[in-house]
Amino acid sequence: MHDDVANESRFQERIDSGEKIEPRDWMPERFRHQLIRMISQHAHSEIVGMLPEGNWITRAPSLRRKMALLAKVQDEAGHGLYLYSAAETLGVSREDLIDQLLDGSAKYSSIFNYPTLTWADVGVIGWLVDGAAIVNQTMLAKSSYGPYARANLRICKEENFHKKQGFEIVATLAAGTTEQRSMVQDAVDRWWWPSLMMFGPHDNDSPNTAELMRWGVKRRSNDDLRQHFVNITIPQAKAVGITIPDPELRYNEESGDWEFGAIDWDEFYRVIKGNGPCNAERMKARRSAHDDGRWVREAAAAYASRDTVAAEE
Ligand code: BYC
Repeated sequence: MHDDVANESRFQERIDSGEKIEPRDWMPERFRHQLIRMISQHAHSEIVGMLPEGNWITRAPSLRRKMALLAKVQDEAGHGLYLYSAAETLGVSREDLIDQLLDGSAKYSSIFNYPTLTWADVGVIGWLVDGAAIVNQTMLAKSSYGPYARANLRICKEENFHKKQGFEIVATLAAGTTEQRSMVQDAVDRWWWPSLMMFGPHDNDSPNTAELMRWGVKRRSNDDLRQHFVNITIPQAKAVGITIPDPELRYNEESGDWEFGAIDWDEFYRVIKGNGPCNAERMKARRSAHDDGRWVREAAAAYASRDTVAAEE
């Protein structure tokens, strides 16, 4: 008991002095548990996040667009792999984490439960969804847990390319025909509010934020990051003539913030409880991809055990 108290205060001192916690270091069980929850949710989001955009690979309007989208969706798979590996350093198996996704007990980001109705959605996802993810993950790249911080550093570099390819699609459509302009505006109208929800509930309604900030896992709160995202995104929308679907949006000269209207939290909780527009479809697609990939996992495991047997002989 005495040891635990001493360990815990040493642990907090290390965090407060900006040291990274590494896999073999002592850590409170609750810290381990919170990181597994958060990193695995993040990994699942990357993998499920491949689905809405993956739907458009065969329908991309040119070879150049197809190559960029293909590379982006493939990058998301890579992000999932870095993150599952980071979670495994905490003593949990990848198989167990995947089972939790497939049986519905683990969450993934609310944003991927919305449909991609037109090509403009691909641009808007890159611009807004990857844009929001970069804001969040730039902060997580400074997280106190070493493997998670390093995974996010690498992810952010790739997400910057994703955001640029999305914004370029948006800018091209926004400068196009009347039909193209209304298609991209319609996509922004549908994705704007769900993008703000990506940052999670308001700080006062967020059960995990205070603890995660005390441990340096999160360095900034949900509301703080959401405001930063709005502040950097409004000038980008203005630059290409896109209207943000919020009549209450106002610039506050004193604070330098773009103040925005109320978020529909009923919708947010409905989506994270599994009742969003595409939750069932996404889980069905993930389960069938998992079943289809069974032979690959079995072949890889058989190949690996053959090497072990050969090494022992
Ligand atoms: N969606 O106490 P709170 C990408 C849950 S993928 C679903 O504030 P916390 C990309 C939360 O889990 C980027 N659930 O939680 C990929 C908690 O429930 P549990 C994904 C949400 O952890 C492909 C409860 O609500 N990024 O970029 O302090 C293509 C209370 O919330 C959401 C990450 O996953 C949500 N939006 O903060 C394109 C980043 N928000 O678990 C792009 C890593 C909240 O207690 N995660 N919940 O049952 C985080 O930064 C934080 O976990 C969150 C939530 C900000 C999401």
